[in-house]
Amino acid sequence: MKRFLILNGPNLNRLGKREPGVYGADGLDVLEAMIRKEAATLGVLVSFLQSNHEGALIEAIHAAHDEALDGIVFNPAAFTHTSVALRDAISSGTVPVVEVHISNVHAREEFRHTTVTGAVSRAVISGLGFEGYLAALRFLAANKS
Ligand code: CA2
Repeated sequence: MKRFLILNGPNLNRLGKREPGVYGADGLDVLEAMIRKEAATLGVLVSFLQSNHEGALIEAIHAAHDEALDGIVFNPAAFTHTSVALRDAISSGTVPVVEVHISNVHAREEFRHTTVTGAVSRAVISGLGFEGYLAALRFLAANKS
């Protein structure tokens, strides 16, 4: 069975508590339940990690590479726009990463228009809300390479 890591970065544990106009009214628990349901439909295994710490995210990506997972669905949150270390972690192995943003980062402040991590990801999805995670999982689950 194919195995995927669903990785969420800083402050995404606050989903549903503030800024519903940008990120929706539902929390991370609702997002994870939606992904579990999609994974069951696809017949794949998913594991979840949310961390507010860059190093924990880096180590999770290393572990995914070492365990030869079939893909990572990754919302690096604010680290998207700054983190060369996360970019290097993605590049340090062969597991494909699809970067997901709940909001359309290109329709927001200029500093969100750059994604440091997106350039080394297989694809970037931005602005589909929680549906972006499901689209990323479907894409990775169908991936032949
Ligand atoms: O749109 C996305 O998914 C983002 O990755 C979310 C990040 C933001 O820094 C990126 O530019 C775009 C922010 C995640 C923090 O989420 C919050 C949730 C509730 C209240 C405040 C922030």
